[in-house]
Amino acid sequence: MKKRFYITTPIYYPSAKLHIGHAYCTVLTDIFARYKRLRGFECYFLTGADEHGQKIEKNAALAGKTPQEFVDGIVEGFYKLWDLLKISNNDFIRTTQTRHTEVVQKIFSKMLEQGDIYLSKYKGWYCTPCESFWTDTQVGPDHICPDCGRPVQVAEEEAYFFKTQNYVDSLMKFYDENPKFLTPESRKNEMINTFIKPGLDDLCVSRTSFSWGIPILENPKHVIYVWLDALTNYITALGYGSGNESLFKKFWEDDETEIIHILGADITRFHAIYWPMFLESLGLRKPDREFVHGLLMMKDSKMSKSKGNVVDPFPLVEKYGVDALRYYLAREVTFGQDGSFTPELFVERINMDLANSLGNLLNRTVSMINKYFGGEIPQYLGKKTAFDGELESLIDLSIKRYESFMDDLKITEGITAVMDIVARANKYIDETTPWALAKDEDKKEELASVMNHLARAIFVSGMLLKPVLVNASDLLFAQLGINLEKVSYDDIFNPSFLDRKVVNKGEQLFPRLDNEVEIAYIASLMNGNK
Ligand code: ME8
Repeated sequence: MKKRFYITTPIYYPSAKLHIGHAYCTVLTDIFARYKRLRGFECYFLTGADEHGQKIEKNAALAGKTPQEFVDGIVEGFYKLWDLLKISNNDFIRTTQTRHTEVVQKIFSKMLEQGDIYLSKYKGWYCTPCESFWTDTQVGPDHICPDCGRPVQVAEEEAYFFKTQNYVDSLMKFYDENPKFLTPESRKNEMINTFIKPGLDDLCVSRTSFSWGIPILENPKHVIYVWLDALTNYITALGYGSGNESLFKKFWEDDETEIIHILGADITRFHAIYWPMFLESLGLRKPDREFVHGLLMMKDSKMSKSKGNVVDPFPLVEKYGVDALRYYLAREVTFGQDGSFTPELFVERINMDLANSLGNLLNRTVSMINKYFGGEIPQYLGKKTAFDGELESLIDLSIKRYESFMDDLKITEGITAVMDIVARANKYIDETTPWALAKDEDKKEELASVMNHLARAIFVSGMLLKPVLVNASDLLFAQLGINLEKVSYDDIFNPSFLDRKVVNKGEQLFPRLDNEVEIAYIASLMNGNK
């Protein structure tokens, strides 16, 4: 395994407010970054805003603002949302910053000089909301944008092009030699069969029909068209081409860094085909992994700003807390597959997993330790009841499964492995019947062992969920009498870690939600009534 990580989200368009789909991608990426740091690895986490393009220029005009004023306002909202969701990014890149624009101009000049970019005329099917040109095959007989389903228009203009043919063979070789580059695996086949095999067109990298973009120095009536501008954020943010390349050397060039891009299925083509080509043209290393997550649907259709059917994460977090939303997103929507957000699923998931399973386990355990042992967690005595061994093995196995899932970005599966511990511990209470043991003086040791095992199961679960439950894990530790400054990941392997700690019964971590009331409330948020 490599010794450090560079992980990125897409840089989102500040064409409108962010919705829960953007929160999904950023939260899941944050969980991975926090997980790696929890395990002691250095992890540099980048997110940002992709601020140029025709759509932003149009929306700014509609709002009566300059494009810069317009994006400044919206990006404020990005900062607030990431703050609210406790996103632990190390940097936030905006493509209007000079650290980016100046380097993109240099990148363009280099590619032009090398003959990878040439001037020509573009005629094609253009989807304005998606800012994408498409081929005849892609728009089909109905001339519909394959991404958003809206009609496309024929467009023609003078434009610069990136010569993809220079790099197709080496891209195919790169795919062959790096089977883990693109996951899920099905995405690679989609790239090859849908885009590469039918014959890849050269990529249009400049526009003259709008001006909100980075001007091309050699021909300033052109601005750099959005994907060459956008994708290069991943290296300009590290200082590539800026004169101060220390971060770039460490997190991109050094082989000991694993470079991971997280992105949604809607932008796979740009990341998996053109980005490796751009990097090769610049003589730079390619990322180790691109992980494509699925899209959240709203009822039956894809949620998107252009369709106006969005869920705003702010009121959800205000009402239910950051941990509830983070948990829902990571647990309910399998990372890598499509999923959905519905009020029913949200309330059910929080009640089932957080209130009933984890919250109840903690409450019952702390109450019993108070009642039977005056609040002190009994020492670890080895395996004293017929069920201790089984619980211990399940904990050990679940930790291993969790680590291997999380290392492989299978975040939902990682969380499920932790919830297996919680479920097993709840069952262990029913099996060992501590209330019966407490009635028998001869069973005092067994009762002590049960309390120790339960406390450990909760502690291990709290630690493994720490990347997800950024507040609740610490509250849970505090209830177990753990000093937050003196606890580390490796303590989960020490069965005696909790010996003699004094529990503190605190507030319920996750109060049970009233199904009817909360479902109606969330539905009203989604209908824009709140
Ligand atoms: O495409 N469900 O920006 P964007 C889950 N600027 N995730 C979703 C989602 C949904 N319904 N909708 C959006 C852009 N996302 C470019 C990216 S990167 C160099 C440039 C997430 O604001 C998902 O990660 O349209 C998707 O890929 C991304 O937001 C697109 O954000």
